[in-house]
Amino acid sequence: TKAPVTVTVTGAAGQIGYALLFRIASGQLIDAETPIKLRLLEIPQAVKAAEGTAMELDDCAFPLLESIDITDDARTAFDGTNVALLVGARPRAKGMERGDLLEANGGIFKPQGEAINAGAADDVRVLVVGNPANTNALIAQAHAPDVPAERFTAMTRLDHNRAQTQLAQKLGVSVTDIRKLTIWGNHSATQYPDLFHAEVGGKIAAEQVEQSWLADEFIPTVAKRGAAIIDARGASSAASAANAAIDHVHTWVNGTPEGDWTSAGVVSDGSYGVPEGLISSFPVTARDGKFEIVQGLEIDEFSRERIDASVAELTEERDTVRKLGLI
Ligand code: NAX
Repeated sequence: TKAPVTVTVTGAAGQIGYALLFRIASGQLIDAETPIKLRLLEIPQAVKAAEGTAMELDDCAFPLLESIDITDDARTAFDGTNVALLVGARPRAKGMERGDLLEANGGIFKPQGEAINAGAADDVRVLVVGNPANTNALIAQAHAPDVPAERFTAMTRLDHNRAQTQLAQKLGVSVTDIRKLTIWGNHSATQYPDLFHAEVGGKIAAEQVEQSWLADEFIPTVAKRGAAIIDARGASSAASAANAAIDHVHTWVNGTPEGDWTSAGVVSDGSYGVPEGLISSFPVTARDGKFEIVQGLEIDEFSRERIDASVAELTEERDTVRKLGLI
């Protein structure tokens, strides 16, 4: 058998945590041979609920699950961790301005970045799910100077998966027929799902749909899917978000298939005019355990405008957290 991997999940008692932990423990995060040591981080009021989830994990008798530790202390939670899934965040309360939201989350992601810096394993990989995910990831990364910046990522895989199914349903094909889809920018309503590089049956997807569908239905449906789920379920996406987190880490560790890529929020190296250092979603391949931004794509005017708009929002968020002294 392989060496165990320590996985820390924050917000473990929340709804995404509940959908995520069982899949990690059953061997879907890395592979079906790697034993898992779980660390659950919660706020003190939610530790008891996390203990309840841990009881259920015990009751599954998962062969790969070696241990479960529950704590409300970030240093303990991230000590020696290999994979950190930062799910717990401060939700936007009624009437809260964006600055207030960023500030409240800074209070969570700054100490978590510091704790990762202090104690995580050398190979630590961090995925931020908690919103605003890109900027929360930026805050954590800024406080972990000893960890390579590329190890901090933000989740746009749910948006990617949503786009995949919308396109597959439109064209009456299987999701497995779709390649090279990209979500650009921020995990927010400004995100840009790009069909101009996506391929279906080896041909460009944008050429197989009406321009009006692409601009007026596809893009807003993908970008506003989170709100549509809340409207229908009375609660935000949970199992699909957990599924995307599993996909993100599984791809990061195991790689993308030849001739395809995925989407992830990664630290910009300046590619495609995205300011260096921002954590923005790009088309990425994964090889040898590393994400790499796909280079050399031609960006037409339609795409340029939309990428720029989403990146402008990310720049604003960064400027706000800078002013607040959070990075
Ligand atoms: P819940 O409110 O059900 O759970 C959040 C949990 O985090 C709670 O149990 C809370 O006690 C805990 N928590 C709060 N502060 C903490 C801290 N400092 N340390 C540890 N735990 C802490 O939310 P849930 O539905 O699970 O969503 C979690 C986050 O994911 C939210 O920020 C949500 O906006 C975000 N999402 C991100 C998505 C993405 O694609 N990137 C999609 C789904 C989801 O909306």
